[in-house]
Amino acid sequence: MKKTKKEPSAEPPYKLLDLKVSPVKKWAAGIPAVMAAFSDLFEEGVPVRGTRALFSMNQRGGFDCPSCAWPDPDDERSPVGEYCENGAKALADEATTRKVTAEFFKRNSVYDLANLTDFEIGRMGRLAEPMYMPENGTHYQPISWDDAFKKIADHLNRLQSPDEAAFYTSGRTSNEASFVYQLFAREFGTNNMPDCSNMCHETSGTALLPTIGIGKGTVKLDDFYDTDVIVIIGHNPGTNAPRMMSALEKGKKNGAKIIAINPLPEAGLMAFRNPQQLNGVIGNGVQLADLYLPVKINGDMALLKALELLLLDFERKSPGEVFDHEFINNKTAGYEAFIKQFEDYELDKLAEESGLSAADIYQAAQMLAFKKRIIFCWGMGLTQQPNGVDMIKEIVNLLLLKGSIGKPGAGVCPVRGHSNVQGNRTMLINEKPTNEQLDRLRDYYGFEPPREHGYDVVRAIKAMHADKLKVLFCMGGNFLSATPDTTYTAAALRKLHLSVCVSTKLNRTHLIHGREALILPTYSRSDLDIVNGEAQFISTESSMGIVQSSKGILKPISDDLINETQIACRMAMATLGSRSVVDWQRYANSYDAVRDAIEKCIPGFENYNSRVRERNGFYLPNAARDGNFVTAAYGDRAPFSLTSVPDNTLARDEYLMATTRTHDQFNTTIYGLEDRYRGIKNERRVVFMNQKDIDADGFVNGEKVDLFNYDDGIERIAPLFIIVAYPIPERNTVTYFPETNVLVSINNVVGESNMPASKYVRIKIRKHVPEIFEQVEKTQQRERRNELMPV
Ligand SMILES: Nc1nc2c(c(=O)[nH]1)N[C@H]1C(S)=C(S)[C@@H](COP(=O)(O)OP(=O)(O)OC[C@H]3O[C@@H](n4cnc5c(=O)[nH]c(N)nc54)[C@H](O)[C@@H]3O)O[C@H]1N2
Ligand SMILES: Nc1nc2c(c(=O)[nH]1)N[C@H]1C(S)=C(S)[C@@H](COP(=O)(O)OP(=O)(O)OC[C@H]3O[C@@H](n4cnc5c(=O)[nH]c(N)nc54)[C@H](O)[C@@H]3O)O[C@H]1N2
Ligand SMILES: [Mo]
Repeated sequence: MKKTKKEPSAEPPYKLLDLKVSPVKKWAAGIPAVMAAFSDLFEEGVPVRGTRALFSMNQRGGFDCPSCAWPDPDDERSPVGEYCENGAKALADEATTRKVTAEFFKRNSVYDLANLTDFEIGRMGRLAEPMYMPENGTHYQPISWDDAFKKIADHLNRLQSPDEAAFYTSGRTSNEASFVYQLFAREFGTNNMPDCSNMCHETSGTALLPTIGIGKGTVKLDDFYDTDVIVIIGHNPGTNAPRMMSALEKGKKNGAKIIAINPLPEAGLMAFRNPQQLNGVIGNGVQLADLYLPVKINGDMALLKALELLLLDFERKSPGEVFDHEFINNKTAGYEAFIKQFEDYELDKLAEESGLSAADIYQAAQMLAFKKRIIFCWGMGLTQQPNGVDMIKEIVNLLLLKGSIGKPGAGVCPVRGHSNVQGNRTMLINEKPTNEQLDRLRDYYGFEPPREHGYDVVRAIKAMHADKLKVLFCMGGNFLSATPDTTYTAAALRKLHLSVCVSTKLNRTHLIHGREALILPTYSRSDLDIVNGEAQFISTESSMGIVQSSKGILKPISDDLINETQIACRMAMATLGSRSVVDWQRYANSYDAVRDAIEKCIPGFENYNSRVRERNGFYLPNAARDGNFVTAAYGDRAPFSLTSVPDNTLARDEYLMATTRTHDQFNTTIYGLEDRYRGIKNERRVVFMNQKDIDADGFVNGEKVDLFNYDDGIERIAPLFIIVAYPIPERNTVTYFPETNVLVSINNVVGESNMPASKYVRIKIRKHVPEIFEQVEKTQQRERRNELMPV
């Protein structure tokens, strides 16, 4: 009998740990956050190295925190440290001195490594040398950098078309590395540049560009300090942008009111004890939300329409006091048609669909009615919904009624995720570049870039499955675990001829690879980056469009690491050779040279090299921020958009599931096993349910269950979860990502932006049975045999 090779598991092991549940916290940060920050540095064995770095993080002349994209204050910086607990964890994760060496890979096959949890995989340490997986291999083996680039070049040059390769980016890559990376992809001949934005804020850009003329936020930090109302919808700042809470605190102190809209009463929305101030350390801290609205999953559109309906009512009673007619007349288009739709809406019905009481919505409308300085912040709770683009357009509608975009203290604030995800896009990491952008590259370099749009993340996975993609190159990230439909995606990745990951830490994408695979280790943000004997700095763009320099200070753990810019340049030289018209060697040698090129090819970067050296960096131009809405279809006007309220009827045994982050993870990197604010310890395989549903469906709190999804007529199974009774709307559930990505169909996407709708998954919940594992195994085998191709 032919012995088949055992395939490594694409998912973390289905084993339970030791769940401890405590009450949901009512405030975020404070002393526990400070303790947690330092304890991670100690656990990684780097108290001195780590603490030194911590004090350089987000300081002038220091390095940009690798965690989220929240900007640094323009004015004073805290001498105690301009970082947060989760920034410290991100730092500890990369500052570790543990190493993953050739010896490590010799001892551990990919099959062995796949049996570890993601938490365990992450703790193995920093990748220390380039590694290669030969065809039919089980163990990675060392390879020289030259041979690695040759291997990549051979594969790329063998392709029938450049479009058989795709170049993925995760959002930590610097502006400089991003620019040369996309330049290579385009000179090579493809726009296949899927990136993490395709799973993150693509929805925001898709909604904002046609409505306000720019796919980015319009507010600055100062706007938070002097405003009337801040609405936080579908975002969890306490965990995912903790430094945002200092801005909220300052805004509150100056009189702002906060409305929080979220199915979960997240601690970071409720109250904040600022660990950098005495009253935060010993006092009660600051109450944040003045009004908390526990909306149902995807009930936000009904809520927004209900708010607009009430505002219209107030306006009719006090003409001119609620809406800004001068703004509407001079700056917008489509007001009449927009207003007309409200004849068809009724408050009670909308309230019911949102899951909120009409009285609560009325209170929110009153808070907004006579104010003009309003900021709307949002995150994945909206962008990962099937109608996310429409919901963000609806936020724009509401703000346009009030003239609340493009003036101080008002505007839109999509809270970006990765620390340089916004910069990546500005640097043309984009599968849908505009002709104007490509013309600039052509005019400067003299080659003709491809014009056809490339694959985004979801399309790239489908293309791999259909054998249309043969090479996947990943500049950072963890493609397998971040993407949806894990079994399907794993089968797709295994079909590749070559998969390449430029990484700092080991992750599951290294284990589920193409026929051949490469792991290329690189520097992280805090590492000292020495080129030609001189310490270099890179630059990044924050969520608010500020471009700043970042200079690492830690001695790299290995001499065998190469920075991402050099990796892109050397790949280009090896692949294109004399075909290229670009002086790659020059870019490999000098970030200044790359910045000079960026200045020539991307508007807004005039005098890049001198301005990036200024104290606070510089703001990129943002016409919408200045009140100018230059939209493609409406000239200098921002159009009102017509949207509809979705029908979220569920079958009797169906639930809606949103996948979220815990407090102890950065995307697919699991720092620890505590979701402190939500009171969950030592377990990730949990499903939050309303106690009424638990009772009604004959479950008990703490019971083991299996989760199922049936989109496209295919059974997807996430086995072995524990029910946790939680304050969450009925028929709604929350689980942690990436454990439940296996339930998200590749076809469950957001309209227009084509992002996975990971916060809107229809699931069924059944009591756990031991036989489920065999069933899972069978599904995985069928998937590998291509019998379960969703169309
Ligand atoms: N420490 C840490 N920081 C991070 C990250 C991390 O993993 N760890 N990730 C980074 C990245 S890449 C990103 S994109 C951001 C993500 O930051 P967030 O946008 O905060 O992402 P999530 O934690 O996925 O979920 C956000 C919130 O959406 C709510 N939600 C779910 N469904 C709905 C809904 O239908 N309506 C409403 N109104 N709310 C809903 C959830 O309850 C949750 O509170 O954070 C960045 N910062
Ligand atoms: N179900 C579900 N799925 C989701 C989400 C969700 O809310 N629910 N969120 C989505 C979102 S918002 C995002 S942004 C994506 C994230 O998707 P990705 O960006 O692909 O994933 P990360 O987990 O951030 O990537 C972690 C890996 O990046 C590497 N890395 C870290 N720092 C560096 C660096 O400086 N350079 C290089 N080259 N590599 C580095 C490390 O090896 C680490 O293992 O996931 C998405 N997936
Ligand atoms: Mo993200």
